[in-house]
Amino acid sequence: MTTTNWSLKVDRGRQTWEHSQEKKEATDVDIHLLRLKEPGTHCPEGCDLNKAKTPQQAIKKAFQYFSKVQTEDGHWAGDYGGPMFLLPGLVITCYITGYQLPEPTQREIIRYLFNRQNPVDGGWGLHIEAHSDIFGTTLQYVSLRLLGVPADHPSAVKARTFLLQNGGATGIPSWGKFWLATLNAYDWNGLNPIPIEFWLLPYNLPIAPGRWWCHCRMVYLPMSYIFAKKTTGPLTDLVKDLRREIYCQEYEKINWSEQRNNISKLDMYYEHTSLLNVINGSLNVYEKVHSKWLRDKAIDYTFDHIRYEDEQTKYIDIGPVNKTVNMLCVWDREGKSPAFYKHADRLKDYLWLSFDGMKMQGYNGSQLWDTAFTIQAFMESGIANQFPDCMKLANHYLDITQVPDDARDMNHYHRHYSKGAWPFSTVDHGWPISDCTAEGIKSALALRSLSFIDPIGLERVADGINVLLTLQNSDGGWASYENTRGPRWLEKFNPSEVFQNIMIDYSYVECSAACIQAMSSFRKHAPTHPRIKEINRSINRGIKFIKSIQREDGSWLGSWGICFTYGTWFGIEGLVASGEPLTSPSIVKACKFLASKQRADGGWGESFKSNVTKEYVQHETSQVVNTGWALLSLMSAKYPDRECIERGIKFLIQRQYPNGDFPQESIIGVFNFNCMISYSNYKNIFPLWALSRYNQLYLKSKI
Ligand code: LAN
Repeated sequence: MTTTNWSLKVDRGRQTWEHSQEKKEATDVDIHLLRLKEPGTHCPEGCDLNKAKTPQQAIKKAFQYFSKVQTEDGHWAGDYGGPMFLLPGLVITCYITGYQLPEPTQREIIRYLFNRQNPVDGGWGLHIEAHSDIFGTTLQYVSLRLLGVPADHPSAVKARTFLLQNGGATGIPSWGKFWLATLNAYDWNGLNPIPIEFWLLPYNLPIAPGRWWCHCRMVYLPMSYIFAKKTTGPLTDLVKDLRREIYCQEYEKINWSEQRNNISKLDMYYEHTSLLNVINGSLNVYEKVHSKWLRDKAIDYTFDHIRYEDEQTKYIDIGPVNKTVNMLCVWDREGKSPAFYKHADRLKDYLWLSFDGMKMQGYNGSQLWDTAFTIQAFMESGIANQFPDCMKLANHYLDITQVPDDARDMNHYHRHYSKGAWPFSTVDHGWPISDCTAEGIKSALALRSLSFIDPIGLERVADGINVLLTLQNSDGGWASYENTRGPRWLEKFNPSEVFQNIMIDYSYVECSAACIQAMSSFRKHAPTHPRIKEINRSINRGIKFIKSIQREDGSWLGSWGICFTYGTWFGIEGLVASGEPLTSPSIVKACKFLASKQRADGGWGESFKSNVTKEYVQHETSQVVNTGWALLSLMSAKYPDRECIERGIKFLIQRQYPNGDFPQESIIGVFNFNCMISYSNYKNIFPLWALSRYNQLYLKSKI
């Protein structure tokens, strides 16, 4: 019997890791997620440890294993960690507000930070596979110290040595300056202003916050509040020590205003434009002369928006950054009010325990997204009818996660329609996303072919289609959460230094192709629907857009997965779903591109450096997830070189563990080109999906 102190609790997608003093019997889900057994050796009921020899055996094993690690409420849970700049925000917020994390949680966080320390230089980077930098190293170092690790601990000494050898914490990027300033370990004069009065600009102006990408908007909203209030934690002895530990000069002697644009070379990814520097210069002058009346008005206005976001998302908030900054705002305004405790309770939704310790995830999970892909992979296997309970439960998760209504006062708070949309994680979170809605629709429609399913009604699916129609941009493509609302030149104001394309919501190949696929599937299921003409027109415009952004070499640049393999998978699937002839130059060129990247072992493997540099970079080794995407694309386009496909399939079978699971390889997701993020369920979804398609296409054999 395998036992554990930690167990995953789920409730309508909400995931919380709970600790008990005494060890209890571990569930299959716990064993799988915490790697309580050597990878590949755990054998849930119905599984066996005989390695698959044929594609059919591999499909059956993969399905059987993965169906056993479905959670009680019907979703698939996974590790959505990766970024390293999130957890420190939580630790610092708890420290400033005096909110104690439970002992076992603190212990697991410390274990995580040590586990993820770069063994070579003692630093940390932007994400778990990144090179060490000042942002990562300073913030993890500070977190460890706040959690009670002494300054003379060997790991702390090593980290500090790296930090001081590379110029110390003065050169930390702006979001790091922000966190240190709230902690009272960086002077507010060392930051460029985050002007709160921006929030009072009328929407008609192209630079109004309502037009920014929602993540940018929702992060700078509370940051501007904190900057205006200069909310700062107490100057404790520990903070005084930190002031001595992380800088190369004496704290009191640092010329803070010179640090505003001091960003370490290790960290710099997207430099400030000269336009932004000029604006920052003027804002510094404005800070000295601003009207108190206007500022107070702006503070009240932003707090109202912060409260709205908290309430709409049940205090989860759109993402891990505004989650903790909003919590700090609530504390600043109300102290330890009931709203503060609602916030604190939802910290758990972001804290994820894994084999390497406890981390803060990039979202409150990827529940809906992973479940929608799993459903589609399972449906293509042809054996979903052998797993009725699993499929019913997955359908249940889709059903309860569709967003029932639009947000209240949506225009005033800059929200898009959400009635009928699907979110990325849970219905409580509720922010609608174009491609999550699309994958929700695709999986809901796919499930209709199972006789034992009580499917989501077509009227409800049509509500989702309505959201997609409203989300199409004037360029014919789809962005992530909202339409593109602002001009491209807004990117010149991007102050983040470490992220690109954060200012507005751009049209993406992934989102566009997913929406096209969803609408193409809908018109097959509801050919006489009153909006069919509109849907056809929308698909055609979408296809034009997709073709317009295909690269010369036939590929598409992916923005949310690594990288060209991911983008090209969407590009091809979108074109094929719309009915584009398989001989179309776009499709032929795209297949040629993918085939040219196949490696000697039959697999595909792309490095995250592709996203960073926007040029294809081979990984050191082939990756099962990249291989799954490449094979799905080639088979969807009926690529004529069957041998190429067979070599890929053999690679997947050979990489499968005897229990049906697949190895966790390199990080596979990304955002804003520079920060990587884990999708631990992808290894189980995409190889199985590719094997299934292979069986349907060539073997057509019963499993
Ligand atoms: C996500 C997660 C899901 C992802 C997909 C649905 C996969 C994508 O196709 C569209 C974009 C979206 C919704 C997305 C956008 C950016 C997010 C929210 C994230 C990668 C998860 C974390 C990230 C967020 C911005 C992290 C916080 C960092 C900031 C720069 C604010």
